[in-house]
Amino acid sequence: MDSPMCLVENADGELHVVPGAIKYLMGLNQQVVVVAVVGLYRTGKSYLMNKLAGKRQGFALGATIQSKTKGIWMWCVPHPEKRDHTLVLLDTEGLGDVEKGDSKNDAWIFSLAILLSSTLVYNSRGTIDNQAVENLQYVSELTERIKVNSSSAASSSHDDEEGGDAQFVQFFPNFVWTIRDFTLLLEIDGRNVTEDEYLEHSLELRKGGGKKNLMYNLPRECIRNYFPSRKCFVFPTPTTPANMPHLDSMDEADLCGSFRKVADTFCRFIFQESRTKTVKGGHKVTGRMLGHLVKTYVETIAKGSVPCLENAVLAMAQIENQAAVDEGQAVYQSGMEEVKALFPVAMGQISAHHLRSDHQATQAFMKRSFKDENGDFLKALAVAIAKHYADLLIQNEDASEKKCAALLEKLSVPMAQKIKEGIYATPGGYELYCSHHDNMVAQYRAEPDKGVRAEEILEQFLREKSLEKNSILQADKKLTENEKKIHEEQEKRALAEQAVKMEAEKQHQLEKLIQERERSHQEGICQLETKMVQEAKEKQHELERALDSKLREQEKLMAKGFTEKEAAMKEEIQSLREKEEAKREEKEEQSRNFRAIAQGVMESVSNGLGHYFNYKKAREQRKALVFKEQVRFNLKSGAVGNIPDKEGMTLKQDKTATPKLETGAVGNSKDTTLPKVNTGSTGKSPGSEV
Ligand SMILES: Nc1nc2c(ncn2[C@@H]2O[C@H](COP(=O)(O)OP(=O)(O)OP(=O)(O)O)[C@@H](O)[C@H]2O)c(=O)[nH]1
Ligand SMILES: [Mg+2]
Repeated sequence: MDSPMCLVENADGELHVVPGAIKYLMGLNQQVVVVAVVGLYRTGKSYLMNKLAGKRQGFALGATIQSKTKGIWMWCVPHPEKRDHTLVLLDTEGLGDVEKGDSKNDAWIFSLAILLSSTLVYNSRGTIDNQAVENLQYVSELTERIKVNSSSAASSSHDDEEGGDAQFVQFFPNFVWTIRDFTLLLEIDGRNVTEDEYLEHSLELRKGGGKKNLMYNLPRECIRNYFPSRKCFVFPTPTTPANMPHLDSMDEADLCGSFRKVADTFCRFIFQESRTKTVKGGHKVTGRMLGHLVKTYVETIAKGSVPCLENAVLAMAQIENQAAVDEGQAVYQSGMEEVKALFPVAMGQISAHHLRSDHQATQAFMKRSFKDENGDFLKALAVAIAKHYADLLIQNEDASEKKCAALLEKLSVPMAQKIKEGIYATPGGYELYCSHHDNMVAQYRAEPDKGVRAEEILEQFLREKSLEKNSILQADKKLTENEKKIHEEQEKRALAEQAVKMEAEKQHQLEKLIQERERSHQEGICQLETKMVQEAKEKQHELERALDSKLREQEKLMAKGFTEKEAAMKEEIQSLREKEEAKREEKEEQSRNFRAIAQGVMESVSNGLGHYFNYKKAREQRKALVFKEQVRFNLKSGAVGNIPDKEGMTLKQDKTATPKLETGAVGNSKDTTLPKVNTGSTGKSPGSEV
């Protein structure tokens, strides 16, 4: 992104997202570190953000006393340290502009900056006096502007289990206070202090009750309680007052050395310490997800409602998970294109492609999805993949049938000609017929890449031909009745052998499907487990960060003798610890849960493949019907035994020697019961379902 763009427009006191900026974010797949700057107007915020972008110009500065930045502006730049991250800089409209005089609007900008960032920079000028802290009044109103859970009331001030500001610390950004034009010495009671100690000193609480003390303590307590970490930078003036209006055109080298030094330290700190933006649950946010968040939050505010962290995450999870299903499906489909172009292929080949593509698709899904707690989206993907696979299996079978039938048709042309010419209608014709027939079958077998139905189509062909063969046998005057009987028996045996081959072929395919399902089930469990462990870790991390921050606060309160406050803090810590414990127990529960999800996915796969089995079943039924009809027809027309004699009577030849099987899809079949399979070599009893 060459220059910043407006992300949220603020016109007539109303906030709107800028579609172009959202579109930009939606196209950003990298995870993001989001740094937002807030603070009073005309305090050098935009200038500081330009420093973070490493540019002299970018966010527009104004040299006059009138406020410059309106709404929220965004600049996405490559992260200088985390190569696979994008640094999103959010420059916000200055707060407290007297000309605007709309503090509610200011408060929403402030809340949005908190909701969207992983590091919040609060920028002010001069010193951290009481005025400066009071200018941060918006922080005390955050319970009215941000809900954590959908069940908690917006204005709830009590920190109940389910909501309230005690939870803010888990989800809020880190807090950095930048003080500009700091001219004092960093000294407290004659002792040199660091910038952070100065900040801590300024945020110290006053003892005792009374409204005055309560008011004094409120914003300080909010800062201390809501943000997981605090940091302070004090900047001297960057140049002389005369040069100040031209700051953005000044060379870095012409700036005051001490300013440059602080600015460098500040930038380094931001680059190194700012975390990847996460949402409730600790899930890392990509540019695209940030786009969803901005939209959800701004639209909620525009509707007059209070943005809710939980709802925003749920809404985003729905959109992202559906997109993850689509992405997984696309990965699968493109993974299968290569093998599709080769149809017909052997079962092993299509199966290997399926397993690989299935794995890749699930991986792509897992990478993008989150909070798919019941596995509904994973199941949707499994069903979509199974259906696509079922279609491909059917296409592959049809291609095999087509190729085999065409081959047999071609190979049987010379024999058909000979029948026409009456070559086999002579004594000894049967022997000649058999020899040609065997030769033709051998040629068929020698042909490679016939696909998954080679034996089945041959079996069908041979069964058809047996009528013709028998006619020739019966008409052969060279053979005795006894010899004919022996040949009939031989033919029966040969047909039975072919039927066994056909069954073996079918069995092999079903076994492959069982193996596939077992393998992808195991892999699915593995991927699901990894994902759940990762999500649990993210949640744990979120809690730990909150706990750490509370423990640090407790220590400080204890040191200063705030026994009452410390007791309240203890309760919060206890509640966080309990949550941590609950999370641990949840993990065990989850492990049970994910097995149930995996089982559900497996069932979905079976259902998805159902239409393939329905198709097969219907095809078998049609085939049986066609064959029955044909036998009836042949018997009726007397084809059997109606053989031409030597004098040239034509043999009544069956024109449908290789019957065409209809292969149209079985659209209406509701029966999704999968066939029982004798797993044979696997040692399982007949009846294992696919
Ligand atoms: N004194 C002083 N002036 C500064 C500093 N940094 C920037 N400026 C100047 O202050 C003016 C306002 O700077 P901006 O960065 O536009 O301030 P802003 O806080 O973004 O202002 P709004 O967008 O109006 O809220 C410009 O003329 C800057 O050159 C600083 O550290 N000290
Ligand atoms: Mg500005």
